[in-house]
Amino acid sequence: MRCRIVGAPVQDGAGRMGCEMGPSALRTAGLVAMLKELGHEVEDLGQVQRGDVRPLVHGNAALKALPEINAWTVAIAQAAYEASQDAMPIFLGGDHSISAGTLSGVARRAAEAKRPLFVLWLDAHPDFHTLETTASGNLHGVPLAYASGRPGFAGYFPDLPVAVEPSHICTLGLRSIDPAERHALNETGVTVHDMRAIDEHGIAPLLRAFIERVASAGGMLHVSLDVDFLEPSIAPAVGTTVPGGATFREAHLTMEMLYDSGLVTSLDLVELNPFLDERGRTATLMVDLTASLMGRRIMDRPTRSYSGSH
Ligand code: 4U7
Ligand code: MN
Ligand code: MN
Ligand code: MN
Repeated sequence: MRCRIVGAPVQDGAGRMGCEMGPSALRTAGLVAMLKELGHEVEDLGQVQRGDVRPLVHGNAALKALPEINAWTVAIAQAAYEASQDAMPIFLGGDHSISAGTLSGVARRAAEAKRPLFVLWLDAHPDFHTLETTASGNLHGVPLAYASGRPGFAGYFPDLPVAVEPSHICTLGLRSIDPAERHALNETGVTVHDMRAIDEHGIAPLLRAFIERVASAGGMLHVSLDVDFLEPSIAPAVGTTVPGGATFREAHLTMEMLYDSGLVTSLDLVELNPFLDERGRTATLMVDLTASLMGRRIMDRPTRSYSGSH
């Protein structure tokens, strides 16, 4: 597989500083060497440069850094579109606001390839606020709403070339959902597998059902991995910890099953705040999870065949 690494050092979307250092920490933890060891061809495109900031005023006075995130989204969407030509882009955040741009860019790429785009959102939060409903005003809480075409972004975020179909989105690991988000998730038909569902059923059957859907539709699959998907005791380097997250093995199993599916076409690694890390352990865990997604396995296994032809 040919991989393209794209750094997106954004921190203005999070409530505290530090995510700007995320791409450096992931590179320092050995991301590129790991991918090469697994036999992939790797091109590191360096860091996305933010474009010019223009003033933007919105009625929600809580919104933070709207002009900056708008400018980042323009630049990241273009970088994502370019990096996804004949390669698998791996986007290094940066806070989760980068996914407004990465999803916009890969959705445009999928539309050109005439293939449906599916999204697996691995997170404690759905990030499904509009600019009106966010109370914190932190724009890392809105990217999935923007990319799926929820209203209210026009004139404040760049026009979306193609929206992701809400029924093609599966969230996994949720355990902190604001009332406005819960309402919107129900209304739009996004699949929600919260931590309660994972406890009851186990992660494998939930994920397998989604993978089967992507396969039978001949879809492309974007995976967005927020550090806070993970249980905070194993992944402390994140500003928005919520107890009761995915365990070490649940997270690796998710990645291993995704590798076996052969369906993943792009990846976000987001919300790593190296300032909060303990001797690089969270950065290292994120790189190890990426290794499982890219083919590192405990024992050889026959590749599972899913119902689709892709
Ligand atoms: B992340 C929150 F209120 N919903 O809007 C908000 F709980 O990218 C959290 O998933 C957003 O880390 C978390 O601020 C964004 C809060
Ligand atoms: Mn998130
Ligand atoms: Mn989160
Ligand atoms: Mn977070």
